[in-house]
Parts: sequence; structure tokens; C-alpha cells
Amino acid sequence: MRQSHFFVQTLREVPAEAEVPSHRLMLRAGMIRQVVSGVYSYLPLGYRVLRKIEAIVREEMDRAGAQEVLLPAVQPASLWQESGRWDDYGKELLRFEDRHERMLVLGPTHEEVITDLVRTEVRSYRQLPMTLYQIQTKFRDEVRPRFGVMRAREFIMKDAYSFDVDEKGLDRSYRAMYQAYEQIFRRCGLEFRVVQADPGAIGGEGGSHEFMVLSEVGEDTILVCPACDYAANVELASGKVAGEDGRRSVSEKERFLTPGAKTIEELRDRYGLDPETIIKVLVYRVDDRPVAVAIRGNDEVNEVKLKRLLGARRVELADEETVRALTGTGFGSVGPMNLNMPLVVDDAVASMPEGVAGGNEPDVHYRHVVPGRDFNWDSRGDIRTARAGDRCVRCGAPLEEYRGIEVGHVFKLGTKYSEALSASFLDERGVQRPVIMGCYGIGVSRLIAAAVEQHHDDKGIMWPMPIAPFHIHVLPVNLKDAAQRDAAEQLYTRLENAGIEVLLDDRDERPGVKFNDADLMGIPIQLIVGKRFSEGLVEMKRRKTGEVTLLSPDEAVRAAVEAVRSV
Ligand code: 9G3
Repeated sequence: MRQSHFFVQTLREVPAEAEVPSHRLMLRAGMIRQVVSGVYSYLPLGYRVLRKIEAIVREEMDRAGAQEVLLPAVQPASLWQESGRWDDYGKELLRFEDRHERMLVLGPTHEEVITDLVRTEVRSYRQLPMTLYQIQTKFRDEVRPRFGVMRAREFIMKDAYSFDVDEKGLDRSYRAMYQAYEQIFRRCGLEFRVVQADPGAIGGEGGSHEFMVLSEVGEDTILVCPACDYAANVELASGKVAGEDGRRSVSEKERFLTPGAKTIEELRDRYGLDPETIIKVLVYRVDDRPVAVAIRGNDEVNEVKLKRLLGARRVELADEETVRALTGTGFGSVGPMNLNMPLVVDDAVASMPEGVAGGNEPDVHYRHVVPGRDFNWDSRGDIRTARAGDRCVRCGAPLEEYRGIEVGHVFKLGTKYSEALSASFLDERGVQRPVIMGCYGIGVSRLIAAAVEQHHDDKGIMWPMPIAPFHIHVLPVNLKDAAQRDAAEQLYTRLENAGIEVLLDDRDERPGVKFNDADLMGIPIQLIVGKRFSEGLVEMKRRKTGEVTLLSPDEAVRAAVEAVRSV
């Protein structure tokens, strides 16, 4: 490709709202342009990377035995009513009417559509197992799209769905996708961790894993054990906290005043209380009924865990008015004793020998409050947000915390959709049984941004060869120098004939502009035909390392082809 004909405009400056490196660099390198909030056009340079990633995804999906389909973006609302998810989603699910006033949605995912397909096409166990996949555009009307294609409203996903006769079959299909995902992210040159994840509302009971690209701009937090391979999204992670030895205090509980102390910090600073010994009680609305939740003063409630423990669809903190009406006091002195609502207790509280707790009276607290003696609970569980330093539940080593970009998520669905939509098959004994499903997603467009986050420096992007928009960038420095110009043309032609993807910067631009654009666009290898060509030498520069090698044109072609093929 000749750059003078290539539709790419690099930018020196980008809009302020481009906060993260990948968003700024993808705009500056001319890969994408925003059309409307959270919706982007892919320009040739960006689309070449997208197609490279899609090709790797297809190869690994096909290798894993999955079959490609393409489902519609527009879906009938009726399928969502049938699956029972019509009421689960608010404005994030884009709903509209067609000219015949039929209610439709713009597909945010395709569990309903694929299950509808299978319920009509699959009759017998002979047609199973089967995994179908598509690479297709999704729409989720996110409240705050941000970070460019990292969190967009319209995005490209590879979503796959497996159909098996039983759980063992699902385990096999799930493992095949899991291993294909590892291969895909490895081939894209990404550093990633697989973590246990919360299947959330979507998922069945069977569990799920997320594939996290490690990056400081990641929106997710993961906890990893440096000693064993325990790793989990903080939504689900558990950690052992100190001091759970089951001892109980025998001291009688003692009332004391704490005027004006509304927060744990104020109790610590004014009354010298150690937050770890305080029994903090928060009031939640759980599917609209009030529930009190007790957690240690130095811990945070993990609302994902709380939802799973209570099997709730929605949990949200109650406002102070509601708390006052329910407990007789405002924030700061709510306690676990004499409550007129259910009480859920975190395990780390249930096992405390004693603690300091609010008296459910303004400015009143009690010390020597003993769980199980001075208050009881309706349910208990691990509902605290684990954090770095907690002991690994498997091997006891202190957990480490990282930020991650979720680029893949795999789920064991079981019969959640097959029962709701009556997708079943006749088994070998002629018994009708619901199909056992799994679903698997890769954020293909997000993957581009994640790759840029892991592969860039202050000059620009540094593409890993397998997903680079071009393999080689040929840069004649001074087009007015016929020797340089001809040598660059020959390199370009010879490399193209060798099947190498080459971008020739044949623009009549100042060397500085050419070098800056080349470093910004991030093509892995630059062949610079500059002043050293007077000695018949070409500079081969590796973008990732900056390492420059002086070579004759023949050696440059051989080395470039070798570098591309060796990946
Ligand atoms: C919705 C809306 C947003 C959503 C969903 C439904 C996320 C929804 C979860 C999944 C699960 C898997 C198949 C590929 C892999 C991920 N956001 N999810 O179901 F209506 Cl508005 O999409 N689906």
C-alpha cells in the first residue's frame, strides 16, 4: 500500500475526553473516528487490525470444532419476553418499534436468538454436541461509554454457544473454548490471566471464567495468589482474614456515648477504636425489602456476593431517611441488636470474639458485643470484598491485586435458556430432555484497545506482528534523492512479491513527519532508506525495541521476511 493513497490522517492532538493511551493513540494514528457517543467508524488502518484479530479467532474457533453462523442484529422482543429477560434490563437494552408497531430490540447478545434457532433445528441427541459461533456487532446503550472502543455502545463480539446432551458434555465444550481462548490471546501477543468470575444474572449455576488483559486502565480488579494458581475477579474472590479462631468474649456488653460520630473513621479518630473490631451495619434494599448487613468496620460489602447469597435480582444501599425510619437512628449508630428486619452477617463478623456496635440509638454504641450471644442472624456468608494482603483460601499466601481489561468471558449456562425457550432433544432412550448450554464471548473490538494498552510507548503504538496492520513500513527519507526513491520502490516491490504486507511512505513529507507518523502507527519493522544509502545501506529498525541494524537491500529483504515469518 502506498501511503500517498492510503486513507489515514494522523493527529498531533486529540480531544480531551480521550483519557486512556489506547483511545488517544487509536485516534491519533487514524485507526478510528467517533460517529456519536460510544459509536465508532473503523478506518482502513484500524479495520486491518480488526480483520487480523478476527482471522485468529476464526482459526481457533474452527480448530476447536465450532461452526460459524451469522445471526441478525435486530431481534423480536417476544424472544426476550419468553426468556424472561425483558424485565431484567432497562434502557441498556435498546427497544424500538418497526412500521407495523412490532416491538424489536437491537441485539446486546444472542442467547435468545440462538436457542430459538436450535429449538426448531435440533431434534435428536445425534445432532449433539454442537458449538455455534459468530463475529457480529452488538449494541448496549451503556449509561457512560468511555475509553473509545474499550467501552463502546456499538462493538464487535465473537459470541459462541454450545449445546450438549449432559453436564459432562458441557464440561468438554467449555474446556475446548477455554483452551481456544488461551491460544487466541497468546497469538495476539497479550499478557493475560484467567480468573474465576461471577456468572451474574445471565449465568447458570455452573460457574464462569474471565480472561483479563493486565493493564492499569482496566475497569476490573482481580486478586491473584503468587504461590498457587488461585485467581478471581474481586466480585467473587474470597480471602482468609486474620483472627478467625472461634474464641468468644465473656465480658458483658457495655453502653457508651459517641456524640457526632457518623463514620468508622470518626469512631477511630475520636474514640481510638480499631475499625477491624467494629461491627458495621448497613441497610440495603434487596428486591425492595429492607435487609441489614453486618460487616467488619475495615471491610466493604461485596454487593455481587450479597446478591448471590440472597438469590436477589437487585441490591442497593438504603438512603438515610429509610434507615432512620427502620432503625430509629441515622447513619453511624446502626447496630445488629433488636433489629426489625432480616440480618445478614459476613463470616468475618460471625467469628469475632466480640466487637463494638451501634446501639440503634443516636450517638450510642456498645462494646463487648458478642455475635451469637447479643445478636443472631438470618443468614451468614462470605460477603466482604476481598483485597490484597488477604490470605489465599487455598495456600494461605498473601493475595496480590491487579487491574484488568475483560476481553473474554465463558459461562456454563446449563438449562437456563433451553428450559425457558423449550429447546430440547430426544435422547437415545427416546426421552425428551432440555439441551445443556454454555456461552462464550470475546470482545473483539475491545481486544484492539487492550493490545494498544499493553504495546505502546510515548511515541505511539508498537503492534505485535500477528495483529499488526502491516508487517513492514518502508520509509524513503528524501524522495528528491533518486537513489533513495528507487531503492525504496524496489524494497517495496520485492517484499510485496514475497507476500509481505508493506506500507510505503511515498509522501513528499519532511523526514520528521514521516518518522513520527511511523512510530505512531506502530508497524513492527521500519526499513529506512536514508543518508546511509549513499553507502548502499538500509536501516532496519524494530519498533518495539528501537534496535537498528544496517543492512544491504538484499539482506534487508531477507531479514524482514524472516522477521515476519518467524512469529
Ligand atoms: C442485555 C444487555 C446487556 C447485557 C446482557 C443482556 C451482558 C447480557 C451478559 C452476556 C453473557 C454472554 C454471550 C457471549 C458471552 C457473554 N450485558 N450480558 O446478557 F440485554 Cl442490555 O452477554 N453472552
